[in-house]
Amino acid sequence: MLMAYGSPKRIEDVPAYYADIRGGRPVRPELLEELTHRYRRLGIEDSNPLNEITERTRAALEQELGLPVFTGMKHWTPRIGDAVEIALAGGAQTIVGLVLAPHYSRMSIGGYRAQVEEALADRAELLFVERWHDEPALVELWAKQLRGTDAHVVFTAHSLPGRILDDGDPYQAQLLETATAIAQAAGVTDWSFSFQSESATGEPWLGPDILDHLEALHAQGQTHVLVAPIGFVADHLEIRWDLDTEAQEKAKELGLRLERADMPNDDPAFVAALAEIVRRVLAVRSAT
Ligand code: FEC
Repeated sequence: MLMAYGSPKRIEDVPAYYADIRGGRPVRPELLEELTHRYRRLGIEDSNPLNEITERTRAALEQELGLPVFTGMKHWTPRIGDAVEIALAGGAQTIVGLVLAPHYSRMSIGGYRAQVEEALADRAELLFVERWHDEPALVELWAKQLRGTDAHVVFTAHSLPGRILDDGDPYQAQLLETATAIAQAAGVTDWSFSFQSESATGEPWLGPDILDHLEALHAQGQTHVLVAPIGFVADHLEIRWDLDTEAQEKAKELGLRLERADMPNDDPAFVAALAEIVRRVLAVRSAT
């Protein structure tokens, strides 16, 4: 079971998609309008390229593993629960759950896990991958894009409400582990970490936010920045809008040269890394 955040298929799906993300809490009309505007500006009307990327990744993983792979989305269709039913109807007795996000937080991977467990209701064995932020092939995939750069490297990930730290959530620590491992592998010493894509929920989120961080880097005299969004794996809204549109506009305003590393998407080396994780989980199970 390959799980992803999910993205609306068409522009008219945006209100229902946003309502799903809010989980029944009220949606402010001006925020819905702004979100619809973003998808529209990215050219999403009748089809959505993100869903096509996820499907290509799924198909490539299926071929690489020689096992059936189903896609389950956290906030859109095909739903995680529907994917569980399809897998069970096909006779699955063991399901490996892998999320297309490498770092564990109760609010990210923990949410996917809760959805699979609820849908599965103990009808098959679940081997759930809780985190894969230190997977050597993932580290190398990013490192090879940073090697030899003369830019200041900024690693980014999705922000989350700051209160997660009060509960000992490992999200931030895992992100810093990944960033440190990539910087070491790439021989990069001039780097920093920043969050992005904070929501307007009225509480403090983890920072610094990328837009403030670009201002601070500019004030320190940096002129060239290379962003590596290591908390994500595909070209979705948080990359194409928050970085390629908003952060790029901010950099232009400041006179900073801003580049972004490529996302793994369905790169064969990335698919091979996902397959390796699945094979390892199955091998450990067979050995026990
Ligand atoms: O391209 C797309 O259509 C989907 C892009 C997308 C990804 C993504 C990843 C993460 N999110 C995480 C946490 C939160 C929390 C809230 C929240 C809100 C949104 C909204 C949109 C959205 N997220 Fe997202 N997220 C993506 C899209 N996210 C759209 C709603 C508009 C907004 O607030 O900006 C706040 C929910 C609330 O209001 O209560 C929390 C985390 C990830 C990275 C892990 C993962 O990919 O699962 C964590 C991609």
